[in-house]
Amino acid sequence: MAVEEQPRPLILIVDDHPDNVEVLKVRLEALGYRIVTAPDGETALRMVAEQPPDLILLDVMMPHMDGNEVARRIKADKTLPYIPIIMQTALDTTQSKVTGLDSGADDYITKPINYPELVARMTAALRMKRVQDELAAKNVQLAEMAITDALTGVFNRRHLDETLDEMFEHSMRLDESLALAMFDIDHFKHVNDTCGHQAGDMVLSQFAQLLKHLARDIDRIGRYGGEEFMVLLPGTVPDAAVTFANRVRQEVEKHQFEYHGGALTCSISVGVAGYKHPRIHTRQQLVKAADDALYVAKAAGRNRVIKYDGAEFHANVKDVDDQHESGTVGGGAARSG
Ligand code: GH3
Ligand code: MG
Ligand code: MG
Repeated sequence: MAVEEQPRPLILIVDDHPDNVEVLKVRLEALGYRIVTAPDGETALRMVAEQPPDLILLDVMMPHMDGNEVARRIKADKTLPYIPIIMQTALDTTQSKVTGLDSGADDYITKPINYPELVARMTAALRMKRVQDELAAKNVQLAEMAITDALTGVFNRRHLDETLDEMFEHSMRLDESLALAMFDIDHFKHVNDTCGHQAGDMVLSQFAQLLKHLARDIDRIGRYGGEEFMVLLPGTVPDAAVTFANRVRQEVEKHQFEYHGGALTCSISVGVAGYKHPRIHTRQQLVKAADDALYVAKAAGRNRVIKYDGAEFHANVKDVDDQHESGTVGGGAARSG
């Protein structure tokens, strides 16, 4: 296997005897390691927090804070990556080794130091460190994937629901506004039918990019279903959310959605609802209200934004209040094509 250009491992030597430190430093630097040193436990902890090294060579016998305590604190700190610790002990007794390992040390070496042995142990520890780092990176990646919609890169439905749950709770507790906008691409089936499913996929991901670009940092964007997207706007009153939705609608209208083999245009319809509203007490009711408004936007001719319970909403739906009280307006018909 080709040798990759990896940065040389950073080793922290912690020892209260300057002579010991100097000898170790010179020997290890000659082997290609980068070395930093600390004369006591407190300094070591501070340095580890500032820049976590790849490995620590830790003296056990030090005044104030001994090596065991330093190891315990480093291993207890969950914000730190995995850092292998090799204890250096002058006490070649079973008990001191056991204490060191119990404190969280990964290995130990007895003084006077046998350098070939030390290097072998360091190599093994650094190999373990690389494996642990790879696992940690993989875990971050998996956690990311678990909340992301693969096609568009925005939140998936499950994470959107969880986020809405938290935001709704928060808004109720602090008596703050929360707006929800439900976006649906108009006649999207037609895009698939005439330009192909792949073109449809590209429209979806480009639309998600547009939303990301136009939303604020604190807004949360997710794919709610096939060609339906939801944006959560904390601290926003419905009219401001309508303004935002109209800006998106206008951008979409003039956007050339590129796909393999051409470009196409399309439009969107949007339903907007907001907490606080006299008939919205749960997050489900908030979603339902935005969905009802979206349904009205579709029925009224598409390519428009409708606010739940607003003038245009009522102008386009008869007896909406009666029906809503029995919970039947819309009924998800907006998605039935
Ligand atoms: P309307 O204006 O009433 O919203 O009409 P529409 O055609 O957009 O709505 P309808 O619900 O009838 O069709 C939605 C289409 O979206 C049907 C489905 O095949 C398509 N779709 C859902 N998910 C995906 C996807 O991930 N990729 C692609 N390319 N199409 C999808
Ligand atoms: Mg649609
Ligand atoms: Mg739809």
